[in-house]
Amino acid sequence: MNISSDKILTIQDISCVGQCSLTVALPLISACGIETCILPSAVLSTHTGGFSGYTFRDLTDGILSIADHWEQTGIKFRAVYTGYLGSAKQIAYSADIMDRLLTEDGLRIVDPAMADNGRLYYGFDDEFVKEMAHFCGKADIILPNITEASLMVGEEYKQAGYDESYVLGLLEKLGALGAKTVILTGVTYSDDKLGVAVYDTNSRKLDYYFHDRLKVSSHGTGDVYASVFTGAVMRGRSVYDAAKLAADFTVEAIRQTAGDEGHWYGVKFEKALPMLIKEFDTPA
Ligand code: PXL
Repeated sequence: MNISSDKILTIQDISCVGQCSLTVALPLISACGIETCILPSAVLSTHTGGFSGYTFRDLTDGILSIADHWEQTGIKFRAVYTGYLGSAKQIAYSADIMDRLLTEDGLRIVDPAMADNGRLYYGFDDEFVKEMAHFCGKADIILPNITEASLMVGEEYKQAGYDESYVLGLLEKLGALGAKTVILTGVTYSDDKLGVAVYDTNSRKLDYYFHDRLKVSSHGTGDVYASVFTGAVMRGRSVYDAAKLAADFTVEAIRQTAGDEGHWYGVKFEKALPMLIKEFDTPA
């Protein structure tokens, strides 16, 4: 049976309520016109950022048998994109899946979703950071925020007030891990602008895209960003154009959410979806 490999796989948890991880990745990458297969690493009642008493059903034990079935069936993916992973074992399994199930020129996209605002998410420790740094070293494209980058390379976390030498230091050390392209999010050199650094570790070419800084901090925006970026790259956009579109989309989703105090747990990406439909309205 011949099965098209014109599809991608994303591995991350399902947080049933909370607008992050798979409940964000699946609709956003699909809206870019890309067939999106999923491998849920865990099921949580909500995400861990601000809720208490959430349930957590670990699905690690099922991961390799799912991969075995896909391999036996001849299923391959043009990209594997990982987000929140719950343990070092899940990182190892994701690396194995990339080795076994990617097409020859398939892309390894890793969002080391484990920290923000200077702190690790609940449940992670230094050992996990080390494993994630090693995993990022094998990736084609990584999308850390400043917190994740500083943790992975052992640099001090700086929220603001730094200059380009701090950012360059992070980028070069991330490159030394082995990653080919780094999209560093949450970069700021002024009070009113926030943006991303796009760094090619081979050529050492560094570009930025800045947008207006919004005065709200929102949950799940890293997942929104990485998902739109992945969809856009898979639709043939350059890394820079994908990074820019993902930033514009994320800003729009935050704008659509601002002012709704009951919606602190995520962003209303649904309201920004027309942007993607318009951008990718021709079939893949
Ligand atoms: O948005 C990242 C994320 C994904 N999944 C879970 C999380 C978080 C962040 O807190 O808790 C379960």
